[in-house]
Amino acid sequence: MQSLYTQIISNRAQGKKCFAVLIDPDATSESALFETIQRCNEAQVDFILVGGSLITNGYFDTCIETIKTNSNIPCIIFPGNTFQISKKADAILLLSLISGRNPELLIGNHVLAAPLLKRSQIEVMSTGYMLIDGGRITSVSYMSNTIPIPADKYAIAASTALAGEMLGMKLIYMDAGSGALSPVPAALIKEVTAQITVPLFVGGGIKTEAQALSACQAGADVIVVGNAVEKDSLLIHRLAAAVHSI
Ligand code: 1GP
Repeated sequence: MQSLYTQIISNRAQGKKCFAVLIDPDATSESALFETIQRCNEAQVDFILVGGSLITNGYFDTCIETIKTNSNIPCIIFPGNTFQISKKADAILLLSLISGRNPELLIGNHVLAAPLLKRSQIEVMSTGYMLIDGGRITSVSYMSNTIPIPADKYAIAASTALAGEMLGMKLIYMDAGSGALSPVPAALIKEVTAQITVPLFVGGGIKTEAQALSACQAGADVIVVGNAVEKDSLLIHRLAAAVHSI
């Protein structure tokens, strides 16, 4: 079977944009989870991401199991910390927080997680994870104890992404943080895309079809939305249709 990374690369080569729904196990009830999965299936969402900055309900593994039982959409862990590992998922974004200078999130946690990941046999996609200022302090900037890159500092963002790719990271993920007031600006996405050849995930604060389209047109390959679809699961259809229209 083709790896998910190969699929992402081949989508990128064909100019096909992907839409991913982020499920935070802490922010969903069992009934809401079923509804979200159903909407994702109907809308032919490309990936379901699972993770959160802090999970207090011990529901992580069950949440992934429920997704896998009720959907064929690939389920990718977007880990907020080393506790968020499950062999039930299809893959994990092994995030190195390259926009920050917190050694634990650049390499420390990865050392702890590596043997577990090897045993789990899930696909590991090394990801240069970059926080971009989205107008407010988000859980991820607080929990990671790092300062996001200012949204108008294009050269810093582009050089950071380029360094990530040169270090061998297979993906870049630019995140304004969950619930950001403003998503990553299209102009910044353009500058970053001009520098890198690896696929680009963009998320944080995307609430409308226009915002998703503008991020895709600027060069994002995968659009990730969490908060907005938690509030209105019907938005999944509209966002998926917008992203897939390109
Ligand atoms: C956050 O990129 C994700 O890490 C999604 O953000 O919840 O604001 O959509 P939202």
